Amino acid sequence: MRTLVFAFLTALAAFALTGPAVGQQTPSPAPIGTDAPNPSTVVHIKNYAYAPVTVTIAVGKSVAWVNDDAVSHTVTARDASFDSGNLDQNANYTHTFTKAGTYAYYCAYHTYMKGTVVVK
Ligand SMILES: [Cu+2]
Repeated sequence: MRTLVFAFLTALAAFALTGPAVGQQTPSPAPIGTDAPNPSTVVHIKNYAYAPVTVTIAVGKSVAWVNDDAVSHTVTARDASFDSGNLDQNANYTHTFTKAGTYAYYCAYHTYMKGTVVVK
């Protein structure tokens, strides 16, 4: 019984120690894109536009898009290599780019909304 209590307290102490450390590594307000490998860049979708319109990343990095608008949008690649599907307000979508190139994308609902990801 004493061993069990000790193990429990040890686990509790480990949790208390690692908790704040993990928080310090991610200073951004929301854990956007942190589930994807090598999150690098966040693009906000706001006022029917992607901001920033063009982002440049390294091969293997990912881009997270967050819909700040009250209306739904999508992040749809011209070459169909990625597609977020419907993104409601505050929804996010992350894509990892494994090949160099210039990827143009648009919103399937508002086709005048355009953005570009340059992967080097
Ligand atoms: Cu849209």
